[in-house]
Amino acid sequence: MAKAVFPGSFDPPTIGHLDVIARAAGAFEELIVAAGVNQSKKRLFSDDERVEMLTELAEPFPNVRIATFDGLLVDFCTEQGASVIVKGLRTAADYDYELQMAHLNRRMTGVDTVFLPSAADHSFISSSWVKEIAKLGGDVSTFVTVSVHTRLLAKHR
Ligand code: COD
Repeated sequence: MAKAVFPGSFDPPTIGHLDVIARAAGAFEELIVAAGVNQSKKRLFSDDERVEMLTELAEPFPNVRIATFDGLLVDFCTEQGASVIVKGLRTAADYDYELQMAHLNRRMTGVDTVFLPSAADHSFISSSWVKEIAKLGGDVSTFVTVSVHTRLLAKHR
């Protein structure tokens, strides 16, 4: 079985991310959950905070490792000896965006991408909306774990 990388901003990780981690952990020998930088998004949590949140989330899965990367995803995959990238798909918009990146990544180094459809009841959950709702005082407790929720509340106290 292959070694896979599940990359993302995870700013913060949601229960949608957790579901992808759980399913991919069952499908690959080793899964590296890699917190990277999306140049088009403004970040709320530091690298250390994202690693701490992901480490708590991945605690039940012995074959999952947490890492950070700040260059090209394909270079990180090569460094780690990973032959597969895992992505979650929620909507047609995700598909268009992710498919283009999958083609670019494959053209650059040959690394392939496997898509997992989001759970039906997670398809509307995104870190960006969670951040906005939390910032404006809304309740996001059903979209994230208790620990992530506590951290979000602390950011906006
Ligand atoms: N259910 C299921 N999947 C979900 C959910 C959900 N509710 N929410 C998000 N996901 C999936 C997303 O579709 C994505 O696959 C993954 O989880 C991560 O999502 P985010 O939002 O945390 O992370 P992104 O999309 O901002 O991460 C983008 C990367 C950091 C992976 C990307 O920008 C990247 O690869 N950057 C490195 C630089 C690089 O290589 N650039 C060239 C790319 S061709």
